[in-house]
Amino acid sequence: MKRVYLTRPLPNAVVEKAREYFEVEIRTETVPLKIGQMRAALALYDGVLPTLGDTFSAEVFRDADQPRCKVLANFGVGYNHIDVQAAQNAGVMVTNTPGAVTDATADLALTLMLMCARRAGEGDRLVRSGQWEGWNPTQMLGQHVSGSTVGIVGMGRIGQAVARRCHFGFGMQVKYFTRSAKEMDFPATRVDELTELAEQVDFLVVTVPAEKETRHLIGAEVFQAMKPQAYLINVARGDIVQEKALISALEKGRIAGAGLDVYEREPIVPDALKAMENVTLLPHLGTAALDVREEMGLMALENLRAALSGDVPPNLIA
Ligand code: 8YV
Repeated sequence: MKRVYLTRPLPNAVVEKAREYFEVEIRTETVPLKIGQMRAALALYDGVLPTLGDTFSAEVFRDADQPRCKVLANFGVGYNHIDVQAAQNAGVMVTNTPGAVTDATADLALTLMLMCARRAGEGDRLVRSGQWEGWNPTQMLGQHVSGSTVGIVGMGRIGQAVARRCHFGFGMQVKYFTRSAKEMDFPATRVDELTELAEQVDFLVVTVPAEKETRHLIGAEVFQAMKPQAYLINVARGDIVQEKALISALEKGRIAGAGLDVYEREPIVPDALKAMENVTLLPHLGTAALDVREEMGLMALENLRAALSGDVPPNLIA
């Protein structure tokens, strides 16, 4: 039996399935692996199931020529924590879990949009504080989401799922900025420039993958272009948004608010953001639902299984 290492505790259904296929070792800690642990994992196991925060950088693979480990089956769609080129050079395949995360992440984008525009976090805090004086017609007025305009940055699987929800669920106009043209079965307008998109929308929703090219894609220029009543929503990766520029835009009232599920240096969230009532902050909840995490885990196991039996894994990152 092949030996595999799960770098975090996973849902029972995933662990049970893993035990049917492999000799399994499960790490009990919930924090990212340290460099020595990653090197040891490459040497000791045939396959590893890593996740967000396990930074398999070129440094980790440096002296690992043809290690025992043949596959890193990432739990999650985003794999910016893994240097895929360095892994491949060392003879290690990398896979991810696209599809399994799409709807849950899109649902969370809508959660953030609604929470921001309808001031749900602030309202919840008001009720809990005991300071709520009762309803009145001008209390806590927010912005109407239905019929407004959304701008999607990156129209991949998650971007399209957000767009569908906005169009079919909320009668919103959909605009988007993306590298390659997309065919959609509902009205959506592609805009050529990111700043042009930023100028035209009430919600700018970030769904692009984290890559060198998308680092700090959303910075001062974009905030400058946005309408003062618009919100920035990020469900992708923290470093796509330049947090400093975001804080400055919020402090100056350049934009109405922000809804964030991801941060530049998770789990560190700048105090400036925590102090703002018009910012909704969630702890990377994108896919945090049991059945979604089960599906992600089972998908990662199928990738491990294929790779370790000599087949091409279904979600191989080429
Ligand atoms: C995951 C995510 O839950 O799939 C992703 O890339 O961002 C999340 O929804 C988490 O990051 C594990 O990878």
